[in-house]
Amino acid sequence: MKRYYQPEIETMPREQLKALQDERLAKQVKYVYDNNEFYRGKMDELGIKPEDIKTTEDLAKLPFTVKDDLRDQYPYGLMCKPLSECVRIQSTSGTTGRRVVAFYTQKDIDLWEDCCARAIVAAGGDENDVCQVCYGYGLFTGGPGLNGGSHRVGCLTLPMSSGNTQRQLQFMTDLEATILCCTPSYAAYLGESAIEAGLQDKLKLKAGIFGAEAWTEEMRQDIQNKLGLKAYDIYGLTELSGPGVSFECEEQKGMHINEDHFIAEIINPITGEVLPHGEKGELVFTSLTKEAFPLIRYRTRDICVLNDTPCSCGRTHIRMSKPMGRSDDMLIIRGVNVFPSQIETVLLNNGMSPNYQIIVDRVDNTDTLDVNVEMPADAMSDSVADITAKEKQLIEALKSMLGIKANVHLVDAKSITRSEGKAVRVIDKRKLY
Ligand code: DLL
Repeated sequence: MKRYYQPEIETMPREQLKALQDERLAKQVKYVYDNNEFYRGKMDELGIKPEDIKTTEDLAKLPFTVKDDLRDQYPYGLMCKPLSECVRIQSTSGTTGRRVVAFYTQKDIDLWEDCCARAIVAAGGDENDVCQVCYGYGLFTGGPGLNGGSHRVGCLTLPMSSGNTQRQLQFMTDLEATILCCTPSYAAYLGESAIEAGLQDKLKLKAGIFGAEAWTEEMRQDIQNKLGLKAYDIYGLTELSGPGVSFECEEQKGMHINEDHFIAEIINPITGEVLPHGEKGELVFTSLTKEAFPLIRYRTRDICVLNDTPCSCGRTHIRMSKPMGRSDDMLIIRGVNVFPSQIETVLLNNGMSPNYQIIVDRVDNTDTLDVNVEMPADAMSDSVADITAKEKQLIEALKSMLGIKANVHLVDAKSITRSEGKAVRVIDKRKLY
């Protein structure tokens, strides 16, 4: 079994990797300055010339780029190549404001697919595997990215896209899929459906590559148990290419960032100050090799921690923690910061199913927090006393995690809509903006 897809890069000594980053950063900044009016304008405003950026230590001199810049410059304002050299667009699934559209040259796609191939090999994939890709295909990057990576590794690729769960299970069992790629919420649903259909024994899955939305360690356990596989996290965002910006290895302790293509920084989201590795803050990325749509110091809004301690897998690239939430989807309820992932942890630790919904509202000027959660089928009870006791236990557990009271409602199995892509966990009915 192969251990790395590109061993010379993935295990490159840190010193050499730093030199590569320095060289690529200086080149990327000059390229962007020479080819894009928006970036040139921002640098000129601050009196920064491309020659001022020689090494990664100079990065903090450069201005941040934010999602609003991408929206304001829609559709072509951040491009650095003529359209004639671009071969593809992908777009975010954004629900508010204008969509963000990212452009790719063929080289951009090749490098992106390499990154996804690294993730598949890290999950134990090789040419003998059957890789079922149930991320959405189309404008969403999940399907096209993992599909390309799977081809590069030489897996037999099942380009299923999302949805049609019965057909997914049929192909999964008939063609003996060994690797599953989809969102964690869909993986949980596939697991639940496989158990119901009595197919658990027929599954040959060994690894799952799950990302595109926040999921907890408890959710990982749940999926691993249901599908009998090892679940690997994968992270990415459309603006930077798509999945494969970082990925987990067999250690399952954080995702290695593809540092030959992206430099990661953590900043204080309020002040913009760069924080040392190990501290929690907002993740910021600078691309190093992109041609059509490079990004300089792009604020992801994802909150996480970087870890530069060596990893036993032999990869030298630093790791990022699972995003703990987004600085823009953190809920502020009665003045307290609440991340949906904290609620998920409590629910799963207390034996609940991963099917839940968080509803926030404002009644008589006071925020309310309600959590609807399905009881797992084997814990269903007809006794009102049992249900009330369980709800009470969850209310207590949530209070001690969050510091505020949530109303918990145990609801019937299957009453919460299942997701085939990114799950909608939070419904905020407050009209705050
Ligand atoms: O979700 C790309 C992707 C596809 C990643 C398939 C992994 C697998 P966007 O739709 O642009 O791109 O959304 C990007 O999703 O800023 C995070 O907030 C969130 N996200 C992505 N991966 C993870 C993850 C794709 N592993 C946004 N854990 C990012 C938590 C994630 N959140």
